[in-house]
Amino acid sequence: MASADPDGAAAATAADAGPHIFVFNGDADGLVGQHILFLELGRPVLRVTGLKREIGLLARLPRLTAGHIHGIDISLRRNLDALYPLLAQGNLRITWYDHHEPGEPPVHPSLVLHVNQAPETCTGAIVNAVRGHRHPLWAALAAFGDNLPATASALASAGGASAHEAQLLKRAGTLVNYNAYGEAPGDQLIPAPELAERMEPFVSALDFCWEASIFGPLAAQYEADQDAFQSLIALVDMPAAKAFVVPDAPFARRYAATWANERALQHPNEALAVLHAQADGGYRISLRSPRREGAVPAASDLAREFGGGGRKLAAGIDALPADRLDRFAERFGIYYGG
Ligand SMILES: [Mn+2]
Repeated sequence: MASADPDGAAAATAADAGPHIFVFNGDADGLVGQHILFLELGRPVLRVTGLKREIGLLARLPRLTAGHIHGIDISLRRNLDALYPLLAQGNLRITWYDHHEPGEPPVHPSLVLHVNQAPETCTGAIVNAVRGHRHPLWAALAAFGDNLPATASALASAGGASAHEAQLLKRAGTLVNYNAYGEAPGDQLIPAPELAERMEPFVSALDFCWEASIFGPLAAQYEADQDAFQSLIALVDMPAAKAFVVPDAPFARRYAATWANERALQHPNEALAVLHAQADGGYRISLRSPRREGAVPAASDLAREFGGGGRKLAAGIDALPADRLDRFAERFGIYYGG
């Protein structure tokens, strides 16, 4: 890709013709992926993005007469229905950069795929590689945000970052990723479209890390959310089984998933249930089995007892009625704590 041969360069220039449209996940990886493309290609005519959980973004595009759509850090499989009619239009080119499961995309002359599902890569690193490895520190920030510290550290070293600078990239990646969580747009401190625009002045990822108007408020909110979780009282508090109720509040919608991930890493021998209070008085529950060696009861089997489902190590119950809370707490304690 970084080849200096003149034919290759000419082909790359033709392939880079715009106008460009960026469709990307609103987390650190998606934001960085589109920012590297911004640095390489210039400002897009349109950006389509959202919260981390919003994946089906291609369907949100308005009718386009011409252009080059870049899909960034969103599963192609979840966007295939919207992809076919876009390709059928005949006047659009589509390039996809991602590390999620792509399904079975069509082979089409207007569709170029840069999809790599290797567990150690992320979209920021893929875009950086496609564009000739010119933005390793941005890719490092993305990889830290996607919780790939080994990949991120390697990219930071490749970009000449010191250990301290790598820590700055890690903090920025963590905070930008955290900013993408939530259920409602108002849960976010900086909506992704705004954050993408506020990244535009920064050629250097390290300069971006020092942007106090972004990272000051974001760090303050992150720490306040962490503190709120510290003060939760366990509904079930047994040595091998802990259950917590979290309120239907912005701090919980933003931070519950990150908190549960960190807690599971710190306490691998404990089962964890997080009960999200719902507006109707019921609960949405996420369940994790302990990660210890040997036979562990399947989270999916317990979830099924309450109308849910999932996998052996992680499962969920979408809607537990309020009057079954005591029954769930009792079963959860027996299932994992006994
Ligand atoms: Mn990603």
